Amino acid sequence: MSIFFHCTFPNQKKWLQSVKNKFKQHKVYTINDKVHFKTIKYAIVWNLPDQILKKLTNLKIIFSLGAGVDHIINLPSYTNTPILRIKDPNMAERMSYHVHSQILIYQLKLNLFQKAQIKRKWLGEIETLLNNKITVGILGTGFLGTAVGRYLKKLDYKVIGFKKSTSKTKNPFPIYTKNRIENFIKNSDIIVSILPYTEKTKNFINQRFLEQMKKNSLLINIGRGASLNEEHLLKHLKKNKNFYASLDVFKNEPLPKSHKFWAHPNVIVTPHAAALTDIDSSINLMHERYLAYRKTGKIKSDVDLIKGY
Ligand code: OXD
Repeated sequence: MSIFFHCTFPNQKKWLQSVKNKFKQHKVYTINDKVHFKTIKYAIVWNLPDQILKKLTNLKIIFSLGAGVDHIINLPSYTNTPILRIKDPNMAERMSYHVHSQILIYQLKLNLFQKAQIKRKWLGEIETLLNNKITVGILGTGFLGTAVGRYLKKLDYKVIGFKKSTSKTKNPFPIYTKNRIENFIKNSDIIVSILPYTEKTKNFINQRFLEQMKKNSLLINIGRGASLNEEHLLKHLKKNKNFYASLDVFKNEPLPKSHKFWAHPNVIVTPHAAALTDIDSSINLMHERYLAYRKTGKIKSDVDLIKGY
């Protein structure tokens, strides 16, 4: 059985070695090998070029090396091969730490102290809110969004969530659906967006959305850059001096050097690093799902192609 591996992470060699170690009985090919594409049944990928996918005509499963799958389903040659994404508790835990760190910078006004330090200015104590006085709205309550919300709830934050469609799964915090987006926005002191990239989420956070947020507020985007209208956010920040944004994902990544976000005093930029894909746990999870498939011959894709994620 043959596997095709491709990823653009800086530590791609380490990934490749771990895949080879775990899938010992298999031949693992990369773009640098002479590959008989027709013999390949499994692909483990992040940012696979479309011209390669086009040649992989006998794939049974595509494993996404990330939580998102837009890097696969947006490829012109992708049709309907089942996709298994990473649903890794370690990734969810790291993402929760990231979100909490950004909330604390805002909540404890650490950014004001940092700015004052540059000017050697002693600000003294500043009044801050306790966790139970802050409502955090989670926009997009899939695997990661739910995990982040649950984590914050344990820390005594009030947590609410928004998702487009109703579902039977029980949520650990109140969920607003469909036409209750305005209530969701208005009731949130801080919004954490973990939206996937689909036709429907494109520029979902736009001028109208931002204007409904509280004036002194924080927007954290750890989902996809395309869900935020970046120009609208810049305009909003200009008008609202106490509005902050913490952005981990962008329309164009790496964020171009000339982008205004880099030097904006109310914006924190992190380089799509909110939740590291953990090599060992991710590969173990993939391997377990692969073994289950080999045993039963059945596979249920993690992606609903109608919803687009
Ligand atoms: C992603 C990831 O899908 O980092 O963005 O896993």
